[in-house]
Amino acid sequence: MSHHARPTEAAARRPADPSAMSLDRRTLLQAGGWIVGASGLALAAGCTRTPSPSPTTGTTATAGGAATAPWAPPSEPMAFPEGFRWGAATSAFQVEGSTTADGRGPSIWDTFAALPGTIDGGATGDPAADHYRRWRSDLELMSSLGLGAYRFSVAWPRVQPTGSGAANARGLDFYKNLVDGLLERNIHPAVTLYHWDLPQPLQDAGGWPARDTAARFADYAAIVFDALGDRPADWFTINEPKTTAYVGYLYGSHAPGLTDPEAAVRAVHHQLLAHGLAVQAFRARRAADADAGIGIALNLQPVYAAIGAEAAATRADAVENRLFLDPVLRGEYPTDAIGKLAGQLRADPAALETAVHDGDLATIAAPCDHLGVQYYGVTAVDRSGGNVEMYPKSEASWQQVHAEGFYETLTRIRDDYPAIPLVVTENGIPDRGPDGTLADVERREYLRTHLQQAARAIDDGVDLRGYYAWSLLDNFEWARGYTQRWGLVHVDFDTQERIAKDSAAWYRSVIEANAVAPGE
Ligand code: IFM
Repeated sequence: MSHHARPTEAAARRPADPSAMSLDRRTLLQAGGWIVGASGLALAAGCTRTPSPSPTTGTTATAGGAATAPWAPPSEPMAFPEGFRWGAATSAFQVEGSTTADGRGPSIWDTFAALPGTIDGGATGDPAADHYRRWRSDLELMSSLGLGAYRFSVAWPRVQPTGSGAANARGLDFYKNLVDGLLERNIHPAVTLYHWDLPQPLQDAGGWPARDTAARFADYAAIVFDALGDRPADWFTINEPKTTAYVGYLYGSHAPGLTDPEAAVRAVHHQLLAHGLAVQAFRARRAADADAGIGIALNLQPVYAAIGAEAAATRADAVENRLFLDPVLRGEYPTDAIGKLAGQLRADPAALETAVHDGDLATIAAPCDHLGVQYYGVTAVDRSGGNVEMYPKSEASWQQVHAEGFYETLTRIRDDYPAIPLVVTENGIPDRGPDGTLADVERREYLRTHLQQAARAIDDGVDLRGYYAWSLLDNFEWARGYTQRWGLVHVDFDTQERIAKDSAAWYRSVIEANAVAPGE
């Protein structure tokens, strides 16, 4: 398909596509700067959100044409509310290793990684960070970092090795022990049910484009809810359904490696349906006042427009954000996400219309207790909907770093989807270079500037309850294998030695103070 159909962060996760249309910073400078597109819509509609400073001129232009001063952090530390949860996150396939231990079945990522050329360095999910065997010492590590919360995911193929049928007790025991170990150390568990490791037999039966996968997920979720009983925890159903649908089923650079636009659309709907069914299963088991809540974890970002690209940016915003937020929080799909126009997801809109059955949207919109927000950076598009680079990139080619975009994302949810408490379930940056560094000043600055924006958003009325840095450990970074290091803690993948990076000590001081101090 045309590169015009790939305006998104998800698209940017593809291997470099030399045909992709993009304007570099110089071109944009010559064009005279840019305007805030989709994230500025509320401004055009009269909302008072403060837009980001223009990266070229130091002034700000918005869709409404107004200019405001850039935001400067205060010179005093910015405090967080009492009881704010401070954590770090991982996911099962990225850290556990031991992919055949104790009856675990194969997942789509085992299959995909085994194919030649899919993963940098030919890496697989073994040994990852060997967390399946080292979980006890990793708990001690979390305590030593001062973490008050830990977000991890349950591997579906450990719990149901073929994706359906009886539970595998040994797999469940691992997570029961992990949760009990966290609670013993006063570390609050945040449990994600699905972080991309679909049991391979379910993919063989059609994967997420098949409706039955949602029903299988509900069965699996019920098994995990029953096994972990009434232990206090925050629950998240599906991690980044956007990445699975677009990168896994449309661009083919994640498992299962397909390039089928209509399959991607159906994968969106069936993951959201799976989320709603799991919420219903949760409600059927938990008293409303239990010390546990449930929601979904969505990766979101502002979409900025290059000159003249407002319409494309609005549609790209539907693809990136509203296609997920609207059904979950409003019970409706946006009408501008899918089609042939610039910025849209280039698929037949009928793929969604036929996938949605009566009652699905009510199920998807089952009331949640919180929304997980995963923020890494911003997206920007030109008139054709192609990606443009507006802000400096990290080592991850898809990540344009812009801390104010975090504030815009949080306050946009406050305005457009009120009344849902928020938890930042991922936020972070990789080290420079495949070997990484312990003196990770760049990560510390990224975290500091983003936490300042989080504190600013809270001051402006955003109901933000917690923050999880991505990631606790260096780990298996999907198609990048072990060449991209996202951890607060360095992992030597030969010896499995863990060494806290400088950012981990800094993060500990933030947690202790419950406040983020200004930079030096
Ligand atoms: O490592 C991933 C994670 O699994 C999902 N969110 C983005 C992270 C960095 O790419």
